[in-house]
Amino acid sequence: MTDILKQIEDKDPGEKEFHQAVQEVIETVQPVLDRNPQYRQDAVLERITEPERAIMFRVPWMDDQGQVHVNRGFRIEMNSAIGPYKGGLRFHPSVNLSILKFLAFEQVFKNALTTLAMGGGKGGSDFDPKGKSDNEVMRFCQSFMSELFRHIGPNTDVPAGDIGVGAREIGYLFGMYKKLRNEFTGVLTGKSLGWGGSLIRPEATGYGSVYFAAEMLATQNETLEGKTCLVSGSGNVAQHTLEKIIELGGKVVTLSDSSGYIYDEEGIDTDKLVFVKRLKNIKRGRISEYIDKYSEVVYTEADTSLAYNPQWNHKADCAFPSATENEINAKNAANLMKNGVRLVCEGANMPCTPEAINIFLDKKIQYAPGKASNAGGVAVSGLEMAQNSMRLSWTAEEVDRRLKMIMKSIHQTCLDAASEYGEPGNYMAGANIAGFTKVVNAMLDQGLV
Ligand code: NDP
Ligand code: 2IT
Repeated sequence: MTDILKQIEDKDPGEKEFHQAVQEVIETVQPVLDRNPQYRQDAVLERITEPERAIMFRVPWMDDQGQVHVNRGFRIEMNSAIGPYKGGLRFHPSVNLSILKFLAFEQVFKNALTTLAMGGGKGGSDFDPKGKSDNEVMRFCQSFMSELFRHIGPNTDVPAGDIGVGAREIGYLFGMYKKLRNEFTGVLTGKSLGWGGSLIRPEATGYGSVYFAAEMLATQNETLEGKTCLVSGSGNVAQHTLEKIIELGGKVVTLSDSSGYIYDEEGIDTDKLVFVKRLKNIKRGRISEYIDKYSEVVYTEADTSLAYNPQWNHKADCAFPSATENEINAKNAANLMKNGVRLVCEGANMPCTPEAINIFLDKKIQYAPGKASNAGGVAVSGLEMAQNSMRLSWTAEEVDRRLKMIMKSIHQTCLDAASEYGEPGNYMAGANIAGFTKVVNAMLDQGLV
């Protein structure tokens, strides 16, 4: 283990997800440090792994019965070397400092890869929106923003959505920010279309992930046409990944949520996707309800006592993990290999464990790390900021064209950096090296701040 990683682990021993994300980057950027000896003198690793600011606050709110609850709110402002802090808010009971520091750390490199001027941040709360009424969610968002507003701003820190934070939550958060500041600005992205949102922002992460996969396949003269794909999750990223795969002629046979997964051997087509969108986004139901309509489909309940997740044990060509961190462990990775999967494209952040990634790299299959392949979401957030600044909006075709161009550029940047450092085809090494180099050089240009 490198000294710096040991120092980080000793300083905050409980933060295992953060350590996992840091370890991957530190290991892959060693050749960059060897080539640039002043980086060590300037302690760039020590600086880049320490948040510029970490804010933690109490969020009291009242449920519909008059009972008061208290949740914890966070915003990690990780790095502002290349632009205002930018990154989503996650509302999920698992949220803690470690998870948000890992997400903020990943976001710094991801945002650097997009070619847009955005630093990295992440925030959220251990609040669980599941089962809450709209009014309860609104009261929570208002309380959360009544503290967060003093730390953010369109040129300072621009939050967006992530797990558990979609258009509804962004609306309530924006309303409260506007009231407290008495100004209408692009302080959040993922806004609704009628009041400053960008076309294609809801679709961007999933579409971008599939564009990235298509670029990877193109290096082998292949396409998604006729490929069978496993997709996990059934939220924002999963739905739009599925939508784009269908459009490009692929077949998706799985979707999941935290309760279980469906296996639809025939493929989830456009009509079924409409059903899933209604089920998840309007009814806020469970993926198990898919079989109430499509009875020939197999639903398997999640079983955490198993060493592997059967969702990853089906014949397929490609896998798009799009739910949450560490959903593919070594056993799942081995099952993917056994079932013929030759491309893994991360829609979620850090969905594959280090052991799983090692299996992909050893077997030389195509593996895209989330900080490259899921960057389409934040990239279109950057385009939303640009449109807000200009006070005009681009057409869907225009935003989609730019998204495609950005994903193509990220893909090429990863390949170029990987080749330059003797790791041809290693997208993980390429993404880390390219993102790291850009951010570190900006930090050094700006002196010791
Ligand atoms: P949503 O809240 O829309 O959907 C999340 C999906 O993942 C749901 O199906 C949810 O199931 C499932 N899920 C969440 N947590 C767990 C868990 N602990 N175990 C099993 N399943 C879980 O979120 P998004 O689709 O926006 O986010 C999915 C992933 O993509 C996350 O890793 C996020 O960080 C990443 N991402 C999102 C971007 C965006 O623009 N939204 C951009 C880049 C990355 P359930 O309903 O049961 O909780
Ligand atoms: O992980 C991510 O990149 C996001 N949740 C999107 C962040 C954003 O600012 O759009």
